[in-house]
Amino acid sequence: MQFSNSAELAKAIRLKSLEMVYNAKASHIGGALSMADILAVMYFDILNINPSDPLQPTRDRFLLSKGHACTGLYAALGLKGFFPVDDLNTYAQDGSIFLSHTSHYIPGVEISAGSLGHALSVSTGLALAAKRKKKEWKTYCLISDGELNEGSNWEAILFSPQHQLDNLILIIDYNKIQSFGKVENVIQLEPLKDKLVAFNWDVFEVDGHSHEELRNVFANCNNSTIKKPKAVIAHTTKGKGVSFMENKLLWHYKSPDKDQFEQAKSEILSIC
Ligand SMILES: Cc1ncc(C[n+]2csc(CCOP(=O)(O)OP(=O)(O)O)c2C)c(N)n1
Ligand SMILES: [Mg+2]
Repeated sequence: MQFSNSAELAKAIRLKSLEMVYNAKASHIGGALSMADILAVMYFDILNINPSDPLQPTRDRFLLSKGHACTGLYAALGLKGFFPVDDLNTYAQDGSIFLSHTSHYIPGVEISAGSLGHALSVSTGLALAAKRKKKEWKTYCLISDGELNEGSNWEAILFSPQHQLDNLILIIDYNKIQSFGKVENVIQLEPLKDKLVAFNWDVFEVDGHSHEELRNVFANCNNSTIKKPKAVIAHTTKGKGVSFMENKLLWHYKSPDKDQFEQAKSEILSIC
């Protein structure tokens, strides 16, 4: 499918994710909507990838760690042409490869995820391998904020500057809600930027729904000559784009009923 800009792709990702969750009576639409703009900018503007050759050795690696929000990634990949977009109609059905947490059997998916806290460690290994082999490709890892409760992330955050992994870009979907409630009430992350800076990362903060800011920050990461791993703290809204889902813990779990589906669809369609 052809899109003329990342905003069109973001809208299509939101719609497809919503359809998948509704048809399968599945969960996690809130976290798919919060990262839709990040995915759209990555897949429209940033990643060096080839949908007809998903395993091309020179490709950039994009690892989604918050595998529960897989509908967003599946939608982005289908809409970019990694597989027929109609395949997504089998999402979460018996026998489908489109499992309800990301599966690497799907073309374009670098890592199976769902057990939180793993993809950043794998990303550090990929980035280190690229450095040792003198390869130009970058490794991008998108994690959630609640996921930062997992200690394995902090091991990777310690490890990366030690090895000067300036080819690693960590993106944090900072939507301020995790599965038990507000991040600040469960395990506080603040001052998040100061913590990452103290761990010797090059840290950027953006509005994770502004495509312009996202494009600029990834350009800055790629042009930077600072020999440090990069972290992009993307401030987002869980459920972004559907008024009654925004900032509501309920939509981490709930699947929309028919009326909610129709309303959500019309709201997404009306996004400029
Ligand atoms: C290791 C592990 N523990 C617990 C869970 C259950 N779980 C699923 S999603 C989630 C947290 C969701 O919040 P967040 O990580 O902030 O994701 P987002 O808000 O982006 O949806 C948890 C704890 C899991 N998937 N993996
Ligand atoms: Mg969250």
